Amino acid sequence: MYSALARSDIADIVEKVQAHERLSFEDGVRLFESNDITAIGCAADMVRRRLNGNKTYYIVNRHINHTDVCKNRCKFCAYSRSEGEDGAYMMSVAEVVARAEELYQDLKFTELHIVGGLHPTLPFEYYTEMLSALRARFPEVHLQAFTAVEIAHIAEIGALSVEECMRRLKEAGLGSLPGGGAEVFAPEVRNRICPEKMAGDDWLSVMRAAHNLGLRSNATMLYGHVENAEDRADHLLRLRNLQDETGGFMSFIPLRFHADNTNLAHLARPRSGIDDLKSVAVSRLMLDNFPHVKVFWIMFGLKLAQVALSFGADDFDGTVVEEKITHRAGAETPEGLTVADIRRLIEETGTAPVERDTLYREVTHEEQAVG
Ligand code: V47
Ligand code: SF4
Repeated sequence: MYSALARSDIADIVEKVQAHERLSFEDGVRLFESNDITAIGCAADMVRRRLNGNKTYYIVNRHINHTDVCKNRCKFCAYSRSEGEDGAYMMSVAEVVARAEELYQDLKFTELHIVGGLHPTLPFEYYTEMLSALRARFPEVHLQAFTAVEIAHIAEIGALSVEECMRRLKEAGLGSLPGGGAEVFAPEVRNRICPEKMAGDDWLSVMRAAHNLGLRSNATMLYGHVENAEDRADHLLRLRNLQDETGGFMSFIPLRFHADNTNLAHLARPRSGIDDLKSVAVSRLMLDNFPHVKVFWIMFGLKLAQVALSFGADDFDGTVVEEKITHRAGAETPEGLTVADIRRLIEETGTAPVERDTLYREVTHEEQAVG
């Protein structure tokens, strides 16, 4: 071990990582509380390289947010609106297909990522028709749609169990679930930041049911508001436990809270990029059974996202194209990136860009036949 590592307050934890030992809740808390970002990053990079070598994955995708109307109105959310409020919108199925169509000639995305608010009156058929219409128009494109929170809402609207709801959505074309809506599972935190949202245990139950139906998913943690180190470690451990049970999670994405225009803006405190790097690195260390940790560059900013690739992240997410959730909360990043930009940003870090599809299969582009 480097002598600097040997002197670190987390030297014993780094030794456990080197020995491939599983970290405990207490280890997680100590990592989040430690200021030795170099040692934490070094250990996380070791795990990243063990699992994914020098590869950094990216995906050619397009986000679509079909409606911002939401009955939950979480306090950290600047995106949602109530029905009839200024800025509230709802896209018809035809509009969703047209939005996807806009760019397809120029950007042959392999994934559509669709999330929205919990619209109180849209019928169940809206969701199945949206998926069927997209699948008919883009048969090659993977539809990653609806967070666990939306799934529970859609099931309620359709008076169905979450299992039956997901079975029907899958039949209509649903390919996998994004990781949103997890926030922080601890009930005291949830009560303060999103009192109307489903409980953490219910989020986990929807994911368990999805995995049992053969639907893979991602998982997230929204950090940087009222949560403490214990809440973060608890969140990661609950995810790790479910992953031990189902193996259905593909990637974990730490989401940095953006406070502008939210009801938690008064909590915004100047925070260094170190907390962001720590969230990536500690996730990589605690979630030893998650194949990938993704840095969502939209929320990190491009330069810090590059650094995160040396702190445990192995996935740079994608082209995205259009992003409203974080931009309404003050994100200063672009809404989308070109493939050339993403490849360049990854290459600048000394890692190798690898295009993947949603399920992390490497995408190869056949050369055009000449003559
Ligand atoms: O569930 C809402 C978060 C999520 C804010 O699965 C906010 O690959 C920061 O889950 N500041 C939706 N975050 C986005 C999401 C996601 C994004 C990228 C990739 C994947 C994936 C999933 O955004 C919400 C919530 O946790 N969010 N408001 C805010 N003010
Ligand atoms: Fe609605 Fe999701 Fe925003 Fe919460 S985070 S208010 S559930 S759109």
